[in-house]
Amino acid sequence: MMQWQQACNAIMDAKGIVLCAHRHPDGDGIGSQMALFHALKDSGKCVFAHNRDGVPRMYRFISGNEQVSQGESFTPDGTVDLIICLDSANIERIGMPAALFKDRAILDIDHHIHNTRFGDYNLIVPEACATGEIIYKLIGLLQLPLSPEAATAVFTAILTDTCSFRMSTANARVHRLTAALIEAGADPWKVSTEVYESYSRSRLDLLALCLKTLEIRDEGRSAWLFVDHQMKQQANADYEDTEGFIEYARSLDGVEVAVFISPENDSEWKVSFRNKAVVDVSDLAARLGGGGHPYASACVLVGTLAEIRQRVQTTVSDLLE
Ligand SMILES: [Mn+2]
Repeated sequence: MMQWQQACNAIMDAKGIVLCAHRHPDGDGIGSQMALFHALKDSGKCVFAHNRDGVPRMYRFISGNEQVSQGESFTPDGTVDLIICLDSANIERIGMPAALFKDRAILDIDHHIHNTRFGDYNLIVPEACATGEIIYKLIGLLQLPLSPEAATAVFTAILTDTCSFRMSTANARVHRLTAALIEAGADPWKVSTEVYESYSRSRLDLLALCLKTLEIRDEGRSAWLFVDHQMKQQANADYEDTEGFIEYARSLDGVEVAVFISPENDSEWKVSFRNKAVVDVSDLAARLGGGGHPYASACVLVGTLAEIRQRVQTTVSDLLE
């Protein structure tokens, strides 16, 4: 309970707060950020939101997202004395220069089990299904208002981080919490439509190309998909358009590890992992210099696609043995 009290005190004592989610923010990053943003703003706190990368198109329905500033450098208002980092296992994942954190306290709020506790205060709850779940409880403890906008943002965080309530993390406690969010004004149908049924034609064109790369290895226990620069160009697609592709690999019967490789930028590749059953893919990603959850993780590697596929294959086969 100590860490909850410290987090509450840090927030209550702060004169000005900046909320930061991790690089390439997902639904949990943006949802947690916007929920806390609304709750603090509605209670009269001086609060800003800033991310290294922009809000993905699929999360731009979340009210207030246009107030998130973006970029490599950020000089906040002089009153800001607390930076809250959300859903980020280490400070590097935030992607902001050290100058932002200088002479300001850091509150690290996260549910990654391998979080490095990089904050002056750390609120780390590995059993939470999403950072959004921690934010919901924090809003309650601080007795901050939970507007329909904030409830919608928490709902989005939980929906996306539980893979639409399909993961084992979506337990009875989470479903009860979700009911409370719906009562507070979150609209599940609207959120699902925005997140999962508002894709671009480019994304489907890219998916068609990606599915042709499917390979089943390790005697049916691993499934592999990739996207390369040329495929992205052909489909006129961008970074965001690969969201969710890995689920097609995981969906195969008998597959225990799904692997998806896509360009991170001109020289680096992002390798994503998902599990089914018992394999811990956070361990897999950690062996390759990355991290994440036991059920979803990733790393970034440099090299040719062929080299990376070989290197990752060795690691996957090792783990499955
Ligand atoms: Mn998360």
